[in-house]
Amino acid sequence: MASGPTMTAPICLVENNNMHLSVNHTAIQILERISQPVVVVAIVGLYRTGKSYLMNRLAGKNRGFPLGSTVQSKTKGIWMWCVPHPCKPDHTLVLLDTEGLGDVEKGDPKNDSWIFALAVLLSSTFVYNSLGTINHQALEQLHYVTELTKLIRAKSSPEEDGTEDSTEFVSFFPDFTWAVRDFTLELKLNGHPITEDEYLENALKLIAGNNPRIQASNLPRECIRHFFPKRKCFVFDRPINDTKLLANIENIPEYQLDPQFQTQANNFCSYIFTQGRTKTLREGVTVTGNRLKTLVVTYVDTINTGSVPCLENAVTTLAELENSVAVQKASDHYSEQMAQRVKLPTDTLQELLDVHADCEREAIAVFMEHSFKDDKREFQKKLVELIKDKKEHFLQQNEEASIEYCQSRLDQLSQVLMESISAGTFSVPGGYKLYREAKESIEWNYSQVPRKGVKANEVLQSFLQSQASIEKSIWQADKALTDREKAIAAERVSKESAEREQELLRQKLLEQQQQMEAQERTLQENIVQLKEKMEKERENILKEQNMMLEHKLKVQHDLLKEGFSKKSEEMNEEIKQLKYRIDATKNNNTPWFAQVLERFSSEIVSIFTSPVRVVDNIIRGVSSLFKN
Ligand SMILES: *[C@@H]1O[C@H](CO)[C@@H](O)[C@H](O)[C@H]1NC(C)=O
Ligand SMILES: *[C@@H]1O[C@H](CO)[C@@H](O)[C@H](O)[C@H]1NC(C)=O
Ligand SMILES: CC(=O)N[C@H]1CO[C@H](CO)[C@@H](O)[C@@H]1O
Repeated sequence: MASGPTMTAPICLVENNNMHLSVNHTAIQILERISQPVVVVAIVGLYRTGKSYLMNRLAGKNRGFPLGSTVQSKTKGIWMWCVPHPCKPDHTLVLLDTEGLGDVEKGDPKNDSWIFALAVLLSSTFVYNSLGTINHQALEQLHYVTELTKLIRAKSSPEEDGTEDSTEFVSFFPDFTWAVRDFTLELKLNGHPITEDEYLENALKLIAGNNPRIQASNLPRECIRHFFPKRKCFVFDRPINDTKLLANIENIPEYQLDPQFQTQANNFCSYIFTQGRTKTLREGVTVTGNRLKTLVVTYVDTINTGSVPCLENAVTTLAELENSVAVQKASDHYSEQMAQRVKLPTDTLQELLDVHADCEREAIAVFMEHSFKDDKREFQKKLVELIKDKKEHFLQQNEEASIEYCQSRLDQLSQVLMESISAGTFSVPGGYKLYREAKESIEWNYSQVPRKGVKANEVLQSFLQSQASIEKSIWQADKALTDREKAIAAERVSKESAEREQELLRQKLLEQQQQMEAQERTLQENIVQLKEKMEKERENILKEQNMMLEHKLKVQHDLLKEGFSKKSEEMNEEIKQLKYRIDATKNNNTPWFAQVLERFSSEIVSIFTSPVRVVDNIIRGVSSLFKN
């Protein structure tokens, strides 16, 4: 079960100490422990506009985030409250309340821009809160949105494929919700009633003319339309008319608030609860509390070093952290399952290799489930190596267990024989016949012992070899044998030995063959599962690129409709580039896939058949044939 939040009050996540942003460790630890996917709602706006009230409502509480009246005492930055999601089971709702923008006491407005950018980067629903109406002034105040191209980067090397970096924004930006507070107008356009969303869209229409004031408010309009495909608007009446009570709103029971306001606040909450998306990074990577932690830390570190936070870099950091955990999980799974399913010694090598293949397949699947963006396949290779070492260890243990077991059984079976030899029982006429019978009885009884394992023949062989000289001295001394019978006995002994050597060699060759086949299966399994994963990733990339294209086409179409044909035309090049990229992704499956898989195969093969090892094995195998 994924773990969720247990917070009773908000905590400051990113502290803004006027000179420096820092991440609060207590807050980080809270996020770290949340393994559920998160829906992240951030609210941003001028200070003293009632942001915190809405956030407290989303948390299902009257109080929590300090409201405007206590603004001076609260730490500046981004406050966080994690609560169980009220509608999505096994999801956590993360509420981020930001310090008010434009607070004159605060000094450098550049800090505001960073808070704004961080809220965009961290959230899946971004709520912009403002007072009054959406007019020129309100739009000018939203100039932060025009700075995002300078404060956020999508790719670490953006120019590579010829598209603007900000084209990518739509693929990971949050949904945009504008909350207009203390709204006093009627929702009407040219005398006709309109919805809140229509009100917003109308306010975002570009205004013609060269007036610098108009230009200044057009820029945020364009940015919002370009960067945020999904937009929503809510207007709110004043919650209460008495301004003295308003300052104290957290202590006023809900029923005393303006009924219209109550409905509006409820609608807002229910929209956020039902429509607020789970936070994802690009290509469908879901963000959990734990991942959100890494994002916050990475972004804030980057800002503090004076660089621009970059999504691709953050994802890389995240992937590296998680992929090494995925390798660990997968290899642990392999060890656990092997230990559970194999009882050493196994009857045959193949029996062990079959269980190995099953456990390995599962382990690779565990890795695939928990890893992402292992673009250089480094982590998968690491897993191959780990499993290979573990397999070899199991093979060795299996041999040792077999040797130990066979040796102890053989010792038992041969005890009487050894005693008889010491006592000289066979040093009599006809002793050779007695000896042969005793030895054959041991061989027979040994052959009846079940599950002796892979070393059964080898152990027997070395026992029999150790008997060869004894046997020789017995038939040489046996007076009951004729010379001819002695010659036959000598011949038989060496013939039997040669046959057993042949048998051992056959077994060795067979086992080598089985080992090779097992390696081949390992390679196959890795390739099959990698290919599957790459195909899924390609689908996600394609989906994302199509979404970007669709959005561009819509923006272009709207611009044309509103009479801005030049702006609309300016988008042609970008759209062309996107289409080109989509084609490239579509065609990716054949040559590129094959190339990647081929390279990966040869890398795995080189992990396996380190030639020295193979030669070594063969030499050992061959030389054992000539022992004694
Ligand atoms: C982090 O937040 C907690 C709770 O608000 C606070 O007690 C603590 O002092 C903060 N830590 C730092 C390093 O500021
Ligand atoms: C082999 O098994 C038979 C039958 O159980 C037994 O009579 C005989 O003593 C055994 N031989 C040895 C060498 O243990
Ligand atoms: C993160 C950031 O930009 N911090 C700035 C906040 O404002 C102070 C005071 O002007 C600057 O020195 C910081 O660099």
